[in-house]
Amino acid sequence: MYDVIVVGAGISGIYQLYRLREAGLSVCLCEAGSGVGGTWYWNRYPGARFDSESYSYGYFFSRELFEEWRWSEEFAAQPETERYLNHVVDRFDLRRDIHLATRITGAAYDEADAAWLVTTANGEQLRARFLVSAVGLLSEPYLPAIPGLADFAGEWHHTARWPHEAVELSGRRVAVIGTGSSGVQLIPHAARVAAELVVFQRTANWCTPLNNRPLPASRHQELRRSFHDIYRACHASPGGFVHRPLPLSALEVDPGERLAHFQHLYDSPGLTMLLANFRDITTDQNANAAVTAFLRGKIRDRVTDPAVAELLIPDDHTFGMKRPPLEDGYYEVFNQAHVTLVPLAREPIQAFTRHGIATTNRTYPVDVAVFATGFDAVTGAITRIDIRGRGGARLAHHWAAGPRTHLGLQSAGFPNLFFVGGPQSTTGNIPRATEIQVDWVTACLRHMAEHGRRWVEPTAAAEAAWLSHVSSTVRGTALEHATSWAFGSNIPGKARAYQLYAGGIPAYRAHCEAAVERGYEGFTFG
Ligand code: N01
Repeated sequence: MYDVIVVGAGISGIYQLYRLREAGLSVCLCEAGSGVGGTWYWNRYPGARFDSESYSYGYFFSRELFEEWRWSEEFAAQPETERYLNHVVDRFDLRRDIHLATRITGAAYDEADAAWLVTTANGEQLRARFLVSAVGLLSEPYLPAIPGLADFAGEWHHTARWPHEAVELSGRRVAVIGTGSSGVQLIPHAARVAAELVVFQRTANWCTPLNNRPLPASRHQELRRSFHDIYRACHASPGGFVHRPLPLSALEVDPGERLAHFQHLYDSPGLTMLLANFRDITTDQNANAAVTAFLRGKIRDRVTDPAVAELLIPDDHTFGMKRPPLEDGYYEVFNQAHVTLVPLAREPIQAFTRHGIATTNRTYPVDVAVFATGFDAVTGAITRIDIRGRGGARLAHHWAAGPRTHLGLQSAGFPNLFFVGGPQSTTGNIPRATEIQVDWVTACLRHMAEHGRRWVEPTAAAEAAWLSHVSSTVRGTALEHATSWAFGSNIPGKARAYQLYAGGIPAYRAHCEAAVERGYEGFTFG
């Protein structure tokens, strides 16, 4: 029997293994993929890259690691990030505890033994005192049920299951369904090589420029010196990023100054338009209208055909209601003669035909179809595992109306099961949020060992209070009425509930620390 089984060798699971190993526990990390990296293993589509500064997303548990790894760009592409995670696994000798190609399909809590019996897709059974889910927030791909796909003679791929072998897009007729962050990254790459590109857009997004740039040696030296400052800045900012909002309201400066700041952000790297803007752009309607109008103007400036520009302007949400995709030449794609934008609101897809995609208007011939249709986010990858807690209760059932946890760390009735990067806890720069959880879980296990405890779970009352708090963090913000994966609203039939935590990283960390200081308030031990 292991002390701990960790599920998922993405950025959070790898760190969890590192910390548990350091605590002297026996750990088995099971990973469904044939390599480590999680998000950065699966999402290999052309154009996949970080949209937060790589150096602020990587690990901070080792200054040596931070100093020796040199990112080639501010926002590294997928292959470099995958190399980084493999480097970490080898540098800290973690690979010997990682079982690749080992998908967990079931986990049942054995009350008599206070242990988890875990089943893999290969038919193995593993036992551990504790089970830590680090399966990722955006890891269960969503494939819409479009009739005829099974008979489609062309090739098709989901961005999050992109093959390791090169997919030939050059000189072919390519269709992309979906214009979220993944689609917006892929589309300029596809446009560069495809003979024809058809983009099927259901909802337009407010995309802002990534403004990526190489990271020269001088900048690397500067980053090395700033190790503590970067870490502190991330942990003090609500989203875990290096950017911070201005202390000013957008409405207390004159219009010229306001526009100049918007333009400055438009020319700056990363998520600055959202995160380094005036403090009230997502909380005050007029401030929000100002930034939204600025971005509307940018789309009109960049897209030559006014009718196409109007299609690319969101009409169902304002800036900040959803995480904005970051782009590199996205809008200019639609100025090219071989690219067609199909607005699904006017022209819905009916079916795949043998050689194309039929909408209500016409059939588009297609050689390669790409689904950039997102994920059954946050809970999807967890509830697909048949997890049974006390009395055989199913976790999927417990979460049927939306996730229920205390601090996003545990659910009542599921002792010794922890979530890192699970529901109701994570926000913004994911590794900065999940390292709080990894450290919390590790400390909790040490505490239990020191006090001879065998199991821990939250009380139902604590779980209800956390649900109420999580809901209150979105109330009154631009997020509240969004239709997005953060609410599960992209998945037909999924209950609408806020799946993340909008209170910000400093507040989240304070809640986790306060629970410990008050003797693990809200948790019961046995
Ligand atoms: O997924 P999405 P994503 N017919 O759900 C459309 C992170 N990320 O993979 O908006 C037609 O955002 C759907 O339309 P609609 C980031 O946090 C990060 O792009 O639902 N279209 C939408 O356009 C991001 O938020 C990075 O109306 C359908 C698209 O598919 C999150 O992952 C890179 C459809 C899905 O967009 C998810 O991004 C990439 C249907 N039946 C992603 N169903 C980086 O950091 C769905 N769509 C680099």
